Amino acid sequence: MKKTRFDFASEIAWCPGCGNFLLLQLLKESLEELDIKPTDLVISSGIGQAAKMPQYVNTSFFNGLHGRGLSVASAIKMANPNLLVIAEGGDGDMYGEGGNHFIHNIRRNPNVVHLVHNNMVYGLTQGQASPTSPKGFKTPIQTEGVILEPFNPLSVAISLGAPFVARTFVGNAELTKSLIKQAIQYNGYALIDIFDPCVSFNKINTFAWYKANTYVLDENYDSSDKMQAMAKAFESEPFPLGVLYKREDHKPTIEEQHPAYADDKRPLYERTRTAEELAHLME
Ligand SMILES: Cc1ncc(C[n+]2csc(CCOP(=O)(O)OP(=O)(O)O)c2C)c(N)n1
Ligand code: SF4
Ligand SMILES: [Mg+2]
Repeated sequence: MKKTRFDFASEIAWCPGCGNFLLLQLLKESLEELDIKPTDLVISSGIGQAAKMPQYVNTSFFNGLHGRGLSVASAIKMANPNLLVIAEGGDGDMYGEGGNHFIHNIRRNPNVVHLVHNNMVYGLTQGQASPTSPKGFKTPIQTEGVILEPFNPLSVAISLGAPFVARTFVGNAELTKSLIKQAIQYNGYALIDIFDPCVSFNKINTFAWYKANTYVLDENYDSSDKMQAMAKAFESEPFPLGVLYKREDHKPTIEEQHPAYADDKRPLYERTRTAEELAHLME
């Protein structure tokens, strides 16, 4: 395994064989290869197996309430636009408990990277259905099988104006690293939905299943064509992998447009407030 500056010696509370191990390593290698300094990065997450990941990276992190990782990431980016900010977590965390935050942060378009480990299950709480579980998926709660159609994060993100929308499978290391690096270098909100098997509580969507039910978009695919991207987002079994949509012109980010930065480019955290100003604010 390649050594990186992001390695952090700690006991990892994941099951042997969990896809999260691969993603952790691929994220650290991507950061290393882009020569990012651990002090220039913050990772923000919520609750879940996936959301534990920042604890295993040698950098700053915020591990907050369920589903709020993306909102916290937006706030961090607002306070210090010089940082690289990554929001990460699971399908339940980001699309279920965090569904409202997912919608409205996409509308804000913060320049953050959003990594969602999509194992189509609630792993941490031992196998209940998540918003992305397939119809018919049987669990200890959904004993007769899930009756709803799965949530489609890619079509939702594209329709809300997300400028960079991609999907990968952790079993494809080269593609996953390439997409993480592209998302980091993109100036605007960048979503990567990552197929990342839970080996303990999802015996249907396994490594072999994802391999058999995905394909990589070919090099002639035009990722700037929004309607084509929307059609790709609706494809399933096989699911397309790669950058489905990338806006080529620059969509202004919230931190670029916010009045707080109109006349003063200093990061918010550097600005001091007098006791009088704070008292006025409290009133
Ligand atoms: C508001 C709230 N609802 C529910 C829970 C219980 N809970 C903790 S983790 C989790 C599921 C996490 O699933 P996912 O985000 O897919 O992560 P995974 O463990 O699969 O990586 C749930 C339902 C909670 N802690 N707080
Ligand atoms: S329960 Fe599933 S998601 Fe959680 S660590 Fe184990 S394999 Fe990974
Ligand atoms: Mg999950």
